[in-house]
Amino acid sequence: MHVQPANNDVLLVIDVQNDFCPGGALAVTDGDAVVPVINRLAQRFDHVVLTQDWHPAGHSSFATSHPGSNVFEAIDMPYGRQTLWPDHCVQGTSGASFHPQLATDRAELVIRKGFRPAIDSYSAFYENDRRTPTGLAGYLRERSFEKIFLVGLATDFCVRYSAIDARRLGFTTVLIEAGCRAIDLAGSLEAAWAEMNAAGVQRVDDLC
Ligand code: VGL
Ligand code: ZN
Repeated sequence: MHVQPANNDVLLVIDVQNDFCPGGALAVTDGDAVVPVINRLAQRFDHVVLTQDWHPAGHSSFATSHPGSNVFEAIDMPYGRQTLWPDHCVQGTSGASFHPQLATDRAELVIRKGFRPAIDSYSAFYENDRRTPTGLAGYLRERSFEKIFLVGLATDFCVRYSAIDARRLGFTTVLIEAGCRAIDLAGSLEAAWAEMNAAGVQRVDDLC
């Protein structure tokens, strides 16, 4: 499929941070491979928005905050099931910084998420209760953007939840696979594709 971004399309870059890259606390296999791809893609867009996973120390999504629990285990939280993660993307740490080679200068907005101690936020739009907004939908609507291209980390968590919410909010949503990498925890990638397909998320290999 040949896709050309129009001048009111947005490239939404999810969580390209050191902790999700090789050597990081929650490293995604090959996570840093998205950096040159995203830098190339970003040149094609008039509008680029970045998200940054941004947790306070001791965040409730960290296994270390739940004695007796293990990393990658799911527990019940007041808002639903929550996977427990290694401590990652702690506010102000180098792990929370964008990958040093990611071209960030042209970003018009950086939206931070996951800063409330008691709730995680995978999606760029809503926290994991699926109700508490980050403000991104209002921003995009006020600027009359209707179509979003998604890239970043990880395909099966933050990219997936962002894509589903984007569709729920009525945005045309295109995931660019070359700019994404997955964690793939217990079938999460297969589930992500099924859910995104059902929600009408379009999927392309790359932009030509
Ligand atoms: C993410 C797990 C925990 C992601 C963020 O960016 O996909 N995954 N926090
Ligand atoms: Zn996180």
